[in-house]
Amino acid sequence: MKSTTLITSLVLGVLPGVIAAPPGFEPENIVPIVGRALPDAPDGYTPTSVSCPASRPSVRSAAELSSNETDWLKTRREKSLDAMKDFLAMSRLHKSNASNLPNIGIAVSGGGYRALMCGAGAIKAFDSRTENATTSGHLGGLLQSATYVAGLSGGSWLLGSIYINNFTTIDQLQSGPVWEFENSILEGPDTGGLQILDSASYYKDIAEAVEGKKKAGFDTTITDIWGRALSYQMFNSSNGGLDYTWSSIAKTSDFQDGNYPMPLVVADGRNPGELVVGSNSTVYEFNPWEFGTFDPTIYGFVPLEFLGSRFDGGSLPQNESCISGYDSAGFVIGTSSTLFNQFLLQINTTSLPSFVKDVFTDILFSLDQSDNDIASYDPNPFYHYNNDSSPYAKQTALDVVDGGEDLQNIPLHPLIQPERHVDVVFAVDASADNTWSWPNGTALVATYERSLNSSGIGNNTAFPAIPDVNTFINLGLNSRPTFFGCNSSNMTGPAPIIVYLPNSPYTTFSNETTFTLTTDNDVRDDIIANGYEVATMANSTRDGNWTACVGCAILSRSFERTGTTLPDICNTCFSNYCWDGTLNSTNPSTYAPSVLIAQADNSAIAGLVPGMLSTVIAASVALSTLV
Ligand SMILES: *[C@@H]1O[C@H](CO)[C@@H](O)[C@H](O)[C@H]1NC(C)=O
Ligand SMILES: *[C@@H]1O[C@H](CO)[C@@H](O)[C@H](O)[C@H]1NC(C)=O
Ligand SMILES: *[C@@H]1O[C@H](CO)[C@@H](O)[C@H](O)[C@H]1NC(C)=O
Ligand SMILES: *[C@@H]1O[C@H](CO)[C@@H](O)[C@H](O)[C@H]1NC(C)=O
Ligand SMILES: *[C@@H]1O[C@H](CO)[C@@H](O)[C@H](O)[C@H]1NC(C)=O
Ligand SMILES: *[C@@H]1O[C@H](CO)[C@@H](O)[C@H](O)[C@H]1NC(C)=O
Ligand SMILES: *[C@@H]1O[C@H](CO)[C@@H](O)[C@H](O)[C@H]1NC(C)=O
Ligand SMILES: *[C@@H]1O[C@H](CO)[C@@H](O)[C@H](O)[C@H]1NC(C)=O
Ligand SMILES: *[C@@H]1O[C@H](CO)[C@@H](O)[C@H](O)[C@H]1NC(C)=O
Ligand SMILES: *[C@@H]1O[C@H](CO)[C@@H](O)[C@H](O)[C@H]1NC(C)=O
Ligand SMILES: *[C@@H]1O[C@H](CO)[C@@H](O)[C@H](O)[C@H]1NC(C)=O
Ligand SMILES: CC(=O)N[C@H]1CO[C@H](CO)[C@@H](O)[C@@H]1O
Repeated sequence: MKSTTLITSLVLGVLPGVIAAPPGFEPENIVPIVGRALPDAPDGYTPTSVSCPASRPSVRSAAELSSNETDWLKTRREKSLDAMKDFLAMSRLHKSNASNLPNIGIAVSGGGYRALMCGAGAIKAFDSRTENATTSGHLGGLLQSATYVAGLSGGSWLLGSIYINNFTTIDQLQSGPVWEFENSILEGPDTGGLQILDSASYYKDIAEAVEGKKKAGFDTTITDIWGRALSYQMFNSSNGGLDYTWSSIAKTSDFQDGNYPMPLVVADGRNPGELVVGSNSTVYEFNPWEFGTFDPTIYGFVPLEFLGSRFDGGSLPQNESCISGYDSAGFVIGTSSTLFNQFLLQINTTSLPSFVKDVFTDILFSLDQSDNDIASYDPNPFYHYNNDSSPYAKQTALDVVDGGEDLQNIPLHPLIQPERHVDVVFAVDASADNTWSWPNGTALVATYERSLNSSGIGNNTAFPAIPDVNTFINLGLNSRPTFFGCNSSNMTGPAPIIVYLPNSPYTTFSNETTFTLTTDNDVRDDIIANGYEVATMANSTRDGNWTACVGCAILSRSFERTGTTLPDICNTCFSNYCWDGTLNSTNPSTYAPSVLIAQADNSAIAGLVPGMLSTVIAASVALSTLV
């Protein structure tokens, strides 16, 4: 058989380089965090009028991807090709095949600091720059092969930490000074000085920034304060990245050169006149160029850099100026995580001196209390846009809330849009669904159910069938990786395979509660390490075929497109990991897993062999189908 020869030659010849890091990404080249996105806000946190570009900004229809994204994708595909070749040992694939390559998405759920840390562990595992991540049984290089990385709420804090800090590594974020979660966000960064003074000036700086926006005539809510506070923890501990905008990511040369995947932050829209965010709420995305939604309720995108300008009917009237600096990076991740701005109301539980509490209480209560739990996007960029069909067309302001409030706590929405042609999504789920803050599949169920409303909010966007949450627990689909949508004939349209990676305890209890305000650095590092184990199935010691199975998931749609018979190893993988439609909907007892691998005792996993050989076999067979 043709593939047998190929396997033999790969096993003999390419073995050491199976998933090697792309050039320039050697761990020893890691430098301290110096670079960031760009401090391009015209006046700090205050949105300010700037001169308009020659072609005035406008809202565009969501029927296609933006030309910015389409152009960038060409560059990114060339770049990710090398990484993917390494990842899949596709040494014979030629650059001309770039358009046939699979499109990989990564999605990181919400769930506060827990979600940030669990997600960080997965990203660390996927990153070829992480020490030892490209050795046998690991998954380093998946991040370098990916096209998109999406995050919401706590997951968006992770994205912000990585992207605003110049696509830094998780190792660097851990080694400081950025991720210092033992300092409560209520008290501000520990700058080594007198803590009383520090907290006071922390609040003073935050208050001044938000006051500036308000004085310039823009509506402000607690989310503005929340976003500013978050920035000190995620971006820069000295001035909290005051001048950094989300749109500046698109202006950095590394991003323009396609050196890393495109970040997508998800938030929800509260429907006009409704206080509850239901399953038919609008799902927004912030990508590096735009803010908007594919949902039929708006079906449009506005240039992110000019958010805050008074668009009307999709264009900016001649008498209106171009506003810039509204898309503060902190405001973007604060918007995605409005559920947590209630943290701020807990100021009285801290040991801060009372004058600090008083000052801060004044600031909080000077804001509109009825809008405590939202981010106000006023002016609404979609005012009078799609007048006939949009329930938001008459709203002068948009109420935007936490991306997980519609229960779709994994940011899949941007990744399942048919225009994006994503083949596989690695869905990292650290939702706190049950009593002990473990996930039970609720997030996937929500996205599936929304997709069934195909003539309404679902807008004919297909999604793999997902069982009920009891089945998740009874069949153990939430305690190990599970693939959904393996068989695309079981779907109403094109959709990616979902590789579900639920948070579970491998080496530590990674189920810190969602509203935990502080985490010691050693606990933080343990939870991140646990996330690494979840993604790699304990470096393939739990299943020696795991890296091969990841390869099979990545290439599955390509196999289908080319009408290729599945290689044997993929059949094994799919029978082990694909949900086959079986249900067991009886009420389960409470899911309360124990730690799988005791720290000092690896006997639970001893005896299993890491999957180098099978990875190579899978990759080579896959390769033979694409060349
Ligand atoms: C961002 O990181 C890249 C890759 O490590 C580096 O080449 C570049 O100089 C950095 N940018 C800045 C502004 O520091
Ligand atoms: C996005 O594309 C538009 C239209 O081609 C262009 O005017 C704009 O400058 C691009 N944005 C960025 C940040 O490159
Ligand atoms: C990487 O692997 C080497 C050799 O096995 C080991 O000495 C080192 O501690 C590992 N580093 C990490 C961060 O795991
Ligand atoms: C969302 O659903 C609720 C109840 O199911 C309904 O009352 C409301 O009108 C819907 N909103 C939109 C914008 O479709
Ligand atoms: C904190 O406590 C003081 C005194 O009881 C009270 O006036 C203030 O409203 C409280 N602040 C908040 C944010 O609840
Ligand atoms: C699953 O999670 C949801 C919340 O996300 C919860 O309401 C439900 O009780 C949970 N069910 C089980 C069986 O864990
Ligand atoms: C379904 O799940 C229940 C509860 O976990 C279990 O007791 C029962 O044996 C399962 N039924 C089947 C047919 O596997
Ligand atoms: C796909 O399979 C599931 C499970 O058997 C079933 O519930 C669902 O209706 C099927 N969907 C389609 C579109 O065939
Ligand atoms: C997996 O690899 C990571 C990073 O190299 C290491 O820290 C961890 O101890 C390994 N886990 C197991 C179960 O071998
Ligand atoms: C790994 O794959 C091989 C080849 O298909 C198979 O024989 C073996 O049983 C698989 N191992 C596991 C743990 O599934
Ligand atoms: C974590 O989950 C375990 C059961 O799996 C439970 O015993 C423990 O109390 C949970 N921890 C937290 C902080 O909820
Ligand atoms: C595939 C599909 O049905 N797309 C629709 C999504 O919603 C917009 C706005 O209503 C329609 O124009 C598309 O046809």
